[in-house]
Amino acid sequence: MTTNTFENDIIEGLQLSPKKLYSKYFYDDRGSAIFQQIMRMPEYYLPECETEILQHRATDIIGILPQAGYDIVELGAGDGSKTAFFLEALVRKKKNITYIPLDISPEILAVNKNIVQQKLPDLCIKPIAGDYFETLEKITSRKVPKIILFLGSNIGNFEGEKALDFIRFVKNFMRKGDYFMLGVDLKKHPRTILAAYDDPAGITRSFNLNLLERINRELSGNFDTALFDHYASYDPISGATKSFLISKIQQQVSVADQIINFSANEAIHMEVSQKYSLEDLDQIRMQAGFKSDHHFTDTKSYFSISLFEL
Ligand code: AVJ
Repeated sequence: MTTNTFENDIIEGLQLSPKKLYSKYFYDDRGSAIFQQIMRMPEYYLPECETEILQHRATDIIGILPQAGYDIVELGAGDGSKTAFFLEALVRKKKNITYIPLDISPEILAVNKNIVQQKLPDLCIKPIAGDYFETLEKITSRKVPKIILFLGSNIGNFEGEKALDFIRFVKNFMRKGDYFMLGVDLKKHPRTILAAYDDPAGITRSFNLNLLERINRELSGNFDTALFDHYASYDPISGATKSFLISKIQQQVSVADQIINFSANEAIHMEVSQKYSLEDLDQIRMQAGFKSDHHFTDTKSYFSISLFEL
């Protein structure tokens, strides 16, 4: 089923004008490994800033939470290593918590449980594997107030109105007094942002080209990655950071028995990594129908952990 959806999305996207591939398909095993390298790049400031906030502002964040206990539900939890800083502070402040990491991958959830359990042996952890819809459905029966975490600037991958749609979708699974806690990359000097998405070592380039290689591997494609350039752009007004692959020459590629034509310099739109100002976030919070928000930023004001209270 997954393969089918993958094939359909890829073929459909390559037949669009302009051509488009979905960044959610970046993360096969190789793509996930390249993303780990991205997170260690000096230019990719996001993880360091977010960790700084989760480590050093956790007490301030917890200070705004009125209840004695919460379910901490994490969307796309991954390995949980950054979240552990926040969980540790919650435990230290004697909040009565259950950590519920949600992820599509049961393997990563096993890693997550190990890492978090190691650091916090007494914490109750209830991982749930599945897509957002099925996993969020499962937590609605729990009566404890909750904080839903969506970290790592993953919200940035939603294009335009889709970010607001997603926040409204998550809100459907929340009750009054619950919090949505987002890790968001902020608007800043355009060159700082561009450097994070166009590193001189070419790691981001490989990250994008890996999707073409994945198509070759899984859909018997014949992309020649040497014939594509990586190009990143940032619009300081809208905050949209976009990644493209540019066909260097006029060429034909075949994917799953379909012929795809490229003209010279034709672009494939690969990814959006939206950047927000705190004002943009207030606007979204209001449009989504949340009562109030709190923003916690790092010392450089590059990144925000924003809490929306329902
Ligand atoms: C995982 C979506 C937060 O957009 O910054 C990193 C992915 N793309 N470098 C981001 C990514 C290129 C990343 N997110």
